[in-house]
Amino acid sequence: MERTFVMIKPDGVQRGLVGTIIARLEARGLKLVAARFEVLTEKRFTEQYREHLEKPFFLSLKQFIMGGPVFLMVLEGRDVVPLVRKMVGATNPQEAAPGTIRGDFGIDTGRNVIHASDSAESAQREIAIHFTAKELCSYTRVDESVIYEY
Ligand code: D4T
Repeated sequence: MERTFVMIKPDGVQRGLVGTIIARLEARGLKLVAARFEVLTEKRFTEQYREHLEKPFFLSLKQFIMGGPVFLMVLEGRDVVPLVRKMVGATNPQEAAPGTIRGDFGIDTGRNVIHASDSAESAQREIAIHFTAKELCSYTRVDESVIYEY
């Protein structure tokens, strides 16, 4: 089983989409192993988005992401990283397919509702930015035997 990091951004929180998004992820069969609701510190925002430090949108991204609370999650499942990226959809919601979270709930790139790790390496890095090992809960979902074929 793999783990991925997901963050519902301040626009998703403000628009009351937290429950809807978690419901989609849980209904898919993914297991919630950690969660926290908070305003990101500057340190953790910068670590999360370090690859965009030189980008023209970095400052507006920082103001937006740190401008309100976010909902952070770690999810577990088979091939969970690509699976959640598919559920999230393209970065620009205009290009995100209907049925994806961004395709159903977003319009602008700078207000694209949700973040999800784009590779196993990013997932490992991002989980470690936001959660300690102790905060990650290991347990078996009672329906795992009917979600997975083997
Ligand atoms: P995140 O990281 O939020 O899941 O988005 P993606 O992985 O899909 O896309 P990204 O890393 O290229 O962008 C990170 C973040 O910056 C915002 N953004 C991006 C923006 O405000 N303006 C832009 O032009 C771009 C490219 C949106 C997502």
